[in-house]
Amino acid sequence: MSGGGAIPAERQAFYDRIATRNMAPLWEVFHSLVRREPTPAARPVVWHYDEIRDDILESGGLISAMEAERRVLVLENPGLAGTSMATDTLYAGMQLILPGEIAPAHRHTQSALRFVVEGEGAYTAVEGERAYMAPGDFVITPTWCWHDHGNEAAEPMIWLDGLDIPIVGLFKTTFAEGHEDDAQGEARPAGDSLARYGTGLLPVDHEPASRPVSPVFHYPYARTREALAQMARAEDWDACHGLKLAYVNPETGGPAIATMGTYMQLLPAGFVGQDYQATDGQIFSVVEGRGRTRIGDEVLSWGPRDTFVVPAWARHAHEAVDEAVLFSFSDRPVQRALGLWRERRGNA
Ligand code: GTQ
Repeated sequence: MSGGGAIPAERQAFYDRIATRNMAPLWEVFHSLVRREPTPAARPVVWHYDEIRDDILESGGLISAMEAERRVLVLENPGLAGTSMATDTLYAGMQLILPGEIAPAHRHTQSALRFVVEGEGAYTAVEGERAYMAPGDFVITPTWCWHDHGNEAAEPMIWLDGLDIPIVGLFKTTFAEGHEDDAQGEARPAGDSLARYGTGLLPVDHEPASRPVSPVFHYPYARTREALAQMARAEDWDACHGLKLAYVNPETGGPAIATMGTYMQLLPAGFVGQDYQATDGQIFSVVEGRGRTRIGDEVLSWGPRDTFVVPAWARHAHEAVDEAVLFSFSDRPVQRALGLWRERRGNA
């Protein structure tokens, strides 16, 4: 094991010789390969919506959704410059779709989530079914499903995109293709999947899909908010999370997206959360309320429509000034499936 410092000439000569046979000494790199604790490159960061909204709208005058394919401003973590990543394992971006525009149909092995930040009445179509969206709605486009976006309303729509691009990239399993038509034909009426699979019922002869893909792809905010409001009446707040729900695939009870955990939480007004750490780096989108999150030595203040990142294993605590509602996503399902996920509460 190397203690660092200069490498003796005899060893260096050996290293140089074995390098010609594509070998290298583990002991020179062991402690950087097998670390005692996570060392994410991502840093805590917040994008205040009132500071970025004009830039997002300005992009609408520079390129059309059709030309761009997806007109998105990537939310790139300053600790991961040049990588297009928001955390060490996830991508995030702000997508704009103007009235009358469509973003053409395509599919890819990356799974995507949309979380609506502004606007009402634009749609995402997944496998020929449209979901008309409103702020706070959560929509998924599962792996290898055709999807296109369109805005038939009079106002722009802006949503937060979350994709597992770095995870798919790690496994070198990326495939993508464009649809022969810009917009898919309508195969089912809007709202069909939610009615069939998203109301606590399933068709009587329903068989789970062979892939872990949720048959529900639209989770409207009104329902999520109502669930949280009802649960709040029981007053059983978690010391770190307030009330926190996970979006699920109704076939399995597992995550709505196999690679990305998605959550909505309610913090009561005046909430002062306890310290928490987890191995999944998280991206938050604020729906309602103002507050702040202490992450290590930094404090990020947030309000409605802001996006912020808590890096993997960073000790953090939320405080809410008003009653607050936070959407978040992370790679937790992947970590859990592989037996890697850990959490720690308080200073233990
Ligand atoms: O809407 O399909 O932000 O394919 C990045 C890649 C959005 C999308 C992104 C994508 C999409």
